[in-house]
Amino acid sequence: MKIVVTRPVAEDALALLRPRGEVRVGPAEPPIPSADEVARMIADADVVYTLPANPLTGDAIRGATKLRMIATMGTGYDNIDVGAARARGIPVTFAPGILDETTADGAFALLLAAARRLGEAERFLRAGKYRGWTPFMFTGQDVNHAALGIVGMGRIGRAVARRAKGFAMTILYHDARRNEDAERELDATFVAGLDDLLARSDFVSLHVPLLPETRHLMNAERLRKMKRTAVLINTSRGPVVDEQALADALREGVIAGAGLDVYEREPAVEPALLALENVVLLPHIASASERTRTRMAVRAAENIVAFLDHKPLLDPVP
Ligand code: 8YV
Repeated sequence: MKIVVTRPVAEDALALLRPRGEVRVGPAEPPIPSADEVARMIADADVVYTLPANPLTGDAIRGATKLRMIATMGTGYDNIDVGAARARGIPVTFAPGILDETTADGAFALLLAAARRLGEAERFLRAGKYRGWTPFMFTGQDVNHAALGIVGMGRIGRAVARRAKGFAMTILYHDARRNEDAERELDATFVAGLDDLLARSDFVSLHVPLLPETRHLMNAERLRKMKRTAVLINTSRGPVVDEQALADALREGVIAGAGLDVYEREPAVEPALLALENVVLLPHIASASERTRTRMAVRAAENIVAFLDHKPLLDPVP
């Protein structure tokens, strides 16, 4: 039994797998293995344990002739060609639910940082430029009592809304489906049209999965629907935002700011964004707490153990 883990993960997870076969762990250091490298790594695998950063293409899946199961430690599984796996009857599991609260903490931290220009202010101080207090130094947007527009009221969107409530924010949301339970809990208002939500929100936070219909959901036209004072936060998936259009919007003052944790061509970041001060840029760390990353890693391993024991999978991809 060959279990290929594409990158080193928490030791607690590897400890569950080691008694079950030969566990081969991919390289620790960046750069992240390319799609072709992953394909070579998994060519003789029975089970693949992967992460959102590692693309598992249809070719890689078809090329791994012995492959029987795929587990990812992500809640997003857009890196896996699930159709290609299904075509071969290979089950795929993911790790939903575990990161919701931690990711919401990360999203809210990003929102606060972008609203209050924390990255910019810290760079200023570290550069030795703080020579005295002035009344309008780094004044930003108020988060308290502002309107938050949540795009995607799933588990993470809802956890972000809970935090927003503590800041006395007005909570608006847009989703393909109404979430009446969340409306009751959070006094959240469903806004049927995305453009309408964008026009009414001071902050827009994206919590949708990457699907053909969400790719470039925030394009130039949609960015223009936002308020000029508004801030866009993305902790979902990079391609949900047209990065070039966002850079243009930030540079031209179409919107006031942004906070990004994810990128269209991760780990590459649109150079035009790097040149701007009014965007906070993080390296995909919204879910990065020790506890959450360990629990996600263990959950993926538990899915593999369930598969090997012929038990029902804990988290099959729907
Ligand atoms: C992490 C994520 O960045 O779960 C996801 O889909 O994007 C994040 O939680 C990490 O890749 C966890 O494996």
